[in-house]
Amino acid sequence: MTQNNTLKVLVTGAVGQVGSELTMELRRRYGDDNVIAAGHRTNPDDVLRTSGPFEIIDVTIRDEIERVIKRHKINTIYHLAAILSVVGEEKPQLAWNVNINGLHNILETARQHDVKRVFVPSSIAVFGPETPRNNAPQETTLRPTTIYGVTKVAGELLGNYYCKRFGLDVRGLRYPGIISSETLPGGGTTDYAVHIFYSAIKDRRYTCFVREDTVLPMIYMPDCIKASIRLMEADLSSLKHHCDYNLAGMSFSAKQLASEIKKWIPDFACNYEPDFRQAIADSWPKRIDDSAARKEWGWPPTFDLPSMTIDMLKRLRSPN
Ligand code: AKB
Repeated sequence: MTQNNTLKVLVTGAVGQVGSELTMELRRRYGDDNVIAAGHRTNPDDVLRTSGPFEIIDVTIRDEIERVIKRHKINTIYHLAAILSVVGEEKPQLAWNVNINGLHNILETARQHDVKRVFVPSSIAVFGPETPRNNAPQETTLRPTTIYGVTKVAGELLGNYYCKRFGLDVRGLRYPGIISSETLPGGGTTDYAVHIFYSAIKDRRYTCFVREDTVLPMIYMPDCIKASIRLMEADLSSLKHHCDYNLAGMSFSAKQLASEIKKWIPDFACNYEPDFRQAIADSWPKRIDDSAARKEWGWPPTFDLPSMTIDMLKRLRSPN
């Protein structure tokens, strides 16, 4: 499908950390009326509601998805609604229901209503302790130890199955931890890399829930949005993978992040009190190899740790 003004895009999870910013960028690109933001019953967002169409969808209820797809003649879906790693460990049944049954509802409804292309983010949570921790390869052992990771591996396989079996063009990236300034993340292990900025500005101190030497792959939101849209706009013939592209932005330890912030807020102090989330972080790789993404659809990140830190502090200090 060519990406032109006939696109009718549905974004599920539109009020979440990625959805809130991705929806606005998609509206800028394809027109406000062509991008339908959908959120769960809670957390309606005024800008999302006033800048274009907004629908309430619980992705675990197939009829609600079908109603919106038919009503707006949707041909492209960004399916972002998901439960992340920490909430997943607290509520494993909910994680399974939203991440697996919700995804299956999206794919099945898309197939039945002739939707052309579906984006489904995966995550570095697909990896587990048996994956090489430095430069986790594109093709490697996937034995996650969290329910979130289990649902993400199954989601990649389900998406690939729908591509092969039904010809539905499903695409996805393994998101690293995402750092952003507009909407707070909800319930992930990598959330400390966002919270630290808010606390540094407000309180000049932060208690981090992972050890200072914890290194994880991260990406800044503008790069995350660029990657998601670039993959969705890539020519299908150039893609050798579908739902499981490794995606890297930068990797740093919690201490390196705190030191970078301290360059701009000299009296900032960070201490470390690791809790149960440390075990989740320790099961994920420190760095990932995203050469397939670079080769097949031209992925280069723009931001590194210093440039991301400067931009985050600027945006949080003077929000629009
Ligand atoms: C989480 O920490 O659960 C997410 C992720 C890495 O997918 N940010």
